[in-house]
Amino acid sequence: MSSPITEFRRNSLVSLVERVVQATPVTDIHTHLYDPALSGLLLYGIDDLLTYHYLVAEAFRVHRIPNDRFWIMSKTEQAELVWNTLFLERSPISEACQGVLTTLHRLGLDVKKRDLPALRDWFQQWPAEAYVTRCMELANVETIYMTNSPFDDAEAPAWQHGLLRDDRFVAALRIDPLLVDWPNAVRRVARWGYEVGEGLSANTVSEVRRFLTDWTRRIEAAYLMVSLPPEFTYPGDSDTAQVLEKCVLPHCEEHGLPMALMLGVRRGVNPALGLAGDGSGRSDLCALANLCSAFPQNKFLVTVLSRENQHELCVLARKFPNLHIFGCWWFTNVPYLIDEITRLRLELLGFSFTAQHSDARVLDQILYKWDHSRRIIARVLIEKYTELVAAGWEETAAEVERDVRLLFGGAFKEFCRS
Ligand code: RAT
Ligand code: ZN
Repeated sequence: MSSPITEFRRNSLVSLVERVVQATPVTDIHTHLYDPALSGLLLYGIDDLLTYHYLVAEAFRVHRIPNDRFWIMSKTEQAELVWNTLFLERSPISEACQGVLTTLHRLGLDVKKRDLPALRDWFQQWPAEAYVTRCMELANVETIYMTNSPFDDAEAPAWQHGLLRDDRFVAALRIDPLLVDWPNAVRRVARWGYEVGEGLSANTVSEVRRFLTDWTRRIEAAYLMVSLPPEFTYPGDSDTAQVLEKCVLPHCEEHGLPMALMLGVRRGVNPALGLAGDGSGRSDLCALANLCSAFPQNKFLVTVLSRENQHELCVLARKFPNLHIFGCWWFTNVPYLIDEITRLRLELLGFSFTAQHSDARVLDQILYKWDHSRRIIARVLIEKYTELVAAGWEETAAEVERDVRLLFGGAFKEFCRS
């Protein structure tokens, strides 16, 4: 029988866990941020914060501006529209709105003045490199994993010219077009000098692998990654299943790299909203089980977009050590679901998962994304450690530190090394 925990013991547990969760540096394993060496790509500042697509989607719900008129506005005008609609005409209650406030507050700005021009002025003073350091220190993030796509014309040429890299930023090779838009991707890959055709002949397979190898080496990718729709199945005759099986997974195995699968995104549900127009759906995780069992030498980093898939994903991770779960992705990155999902994962998997990634698209967002997640993760951990104490198990500070490190990137690194 468990005994009740004394108030003194509980208070010291609360302060220990809160302190450790704040003090433990994070490895942010999936973002859309860029090494400042990729100049011009790293977004930061108030206008980028306000035009984040999570907020644009919310603004369109209440502001009846035609979509095409919004998209031809300047970024400053778009930011003003979002600010007026979501911050001034109603209280900024949603997670994405609160995120802007937390970010500004953590930067020491006075949000209650509601003075957008003054906020804008403050951001002008920051050169990119110094601001990266400021934000990473404030958010206590030590490493940022990027999303790097050879199919992105804005970034690919820079990689080809060679870069003086910032070692706080790690590359991840994003290959969505190859897996979800094969006929178009193959034409582009052919234009870049690889002998590929639409049919997966032995020569095409080897040329796609040469393409992947070139990019893996060029950017020193830590893993490969793709987002897939709920309809994805494996095994199968689809281009996605075939290219994955014949080209991508053998490449990952040869280079000892994990494959990140982000499952359950429905692209372009409302294309007029641009990036804000994507939706989600429940995936058939039999496909994932089949992959984990058919490719035991491959490592899969997985996150799912649908709340309904979360439990099944945890059960699968108990079956397959080559499956590592990470983060509360996109529409699940809201306090209510982070709480539920973190609890579920701790209860089914202990510390063998990565609790969160930021998915930040704008540098300053790491402040709120990690601040909000840390708060919830601490709350859940306090509850769990309280149960251990009630069962007669006393945690030392070093043990709590070890556990939190695992959740904040340690388990991910062990998985990648395994
Ligand atoms: O979270 C997001 O910003 C989405 O738009 C996606 O980028 C998603 O995270 C992805 O990586 O596909
Ligand atoms: Zn993302």
